[in-house]
Amino acid sequence: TAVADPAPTPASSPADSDLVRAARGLPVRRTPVWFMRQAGRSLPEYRALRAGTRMLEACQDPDLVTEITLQPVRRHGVDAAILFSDIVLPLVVAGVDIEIKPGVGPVVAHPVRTVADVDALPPLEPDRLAFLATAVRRLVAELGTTPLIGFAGAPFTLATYLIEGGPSKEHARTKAFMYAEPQAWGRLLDRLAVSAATFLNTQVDAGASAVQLFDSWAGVLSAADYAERVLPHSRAVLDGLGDRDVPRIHFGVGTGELLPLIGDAGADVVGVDWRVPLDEAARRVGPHRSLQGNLDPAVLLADRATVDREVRRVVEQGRAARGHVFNLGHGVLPETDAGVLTHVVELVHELTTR
Ligand code: 1CP
Repeated sequence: TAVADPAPTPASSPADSDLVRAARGLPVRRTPVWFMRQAGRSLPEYRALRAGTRMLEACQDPDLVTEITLQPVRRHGVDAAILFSDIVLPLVVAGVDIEIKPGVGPVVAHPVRTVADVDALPPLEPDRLAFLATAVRRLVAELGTTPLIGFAGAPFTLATYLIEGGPSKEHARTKAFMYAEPQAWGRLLDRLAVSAATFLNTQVDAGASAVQLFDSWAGVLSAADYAERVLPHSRAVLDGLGDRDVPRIHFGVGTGELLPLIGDAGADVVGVDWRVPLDEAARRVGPHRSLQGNLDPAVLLADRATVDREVRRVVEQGRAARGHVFNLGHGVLPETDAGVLTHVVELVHELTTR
């Protein structure tokens, strides 16, 4: 005789949340949703709170980090918080002279251009991350059953900022250094992997329920170069979590050709941008990993009918994956109307509630 499914019970803890369950490929109550860059300039309350405080100062102030991280959770009802911080923060805390310039991004005072520059990079002392542990503990206490995602920048993407000196498109200097100085390249990425692991482990030890490793710019590499010169270092970051039992999300932009390798680096969830539909991405990563993504952030600037159609398409294509965490294919664009983000959360929930 058929037995009716029991009505889903609410999550008892962040570890039992739909985000963590989808990441592990377990049944969910409904598809979890969060947005990369959900904190930040799309929110007037963020602009008000940040006024007069420099980005990298804000990231080291536990009161501001807590409040800014909670803002999008309160406003949109997303299924996860992501720590308000930045991928360059571990370098800044270690003593590297970096500034985040408004409208530009991270700018490095003395770019890494020689083997000696690599060897002169200061290590990250874990005890300088006390502010981070404080912020995470406070957040976890405030969030209840909503999971907090901790994150770090992957070695390759951090290397692009250090070598280029700031944001860049082609990352030509970075690749030139990778080809010309393979040993120094390996040492640089080793060091970046160690500090990224320290940064992640601090967050998990303070209570973060999942982690995301951002290798935003890895998509500029061929699969062969990625596999040989980058993947082992990203794997070192994720392996550095040891037996900390939290799902690992691994994301980059333009990584269609790299998706299986992004998974192989040690991900439970592969983040996908808008270029590859999720059903095709599911074929590429195989049956043992979940997917996160992949609505084009620009769609949120279109009319409501287009937004709804594209959200439905992503939800449908996401059904091909072992588990699906709904997200954008990259960060929220600053000009996005916050109300549209709230609507997307409601629509995904409505479409997927069992
Ligand atoms: O003045 C400001 O408001 C600064 C804008 C800003 C913000 C809000 C920057 C500068 N970083 C952040 C926060 C941030 N950065 C978060 C917060 C959590 C959330 O998602 O809500 C996260 C996860 C990041 C991570 C980050 N920083 C990445 C990886 C994610 C991605 O977008 O690919 C990267 C590449 C950075 C570097 C960076 N920091 C800031 C900017 C504008 C950039 C990108 C610059 C570039 O295009 O190269």
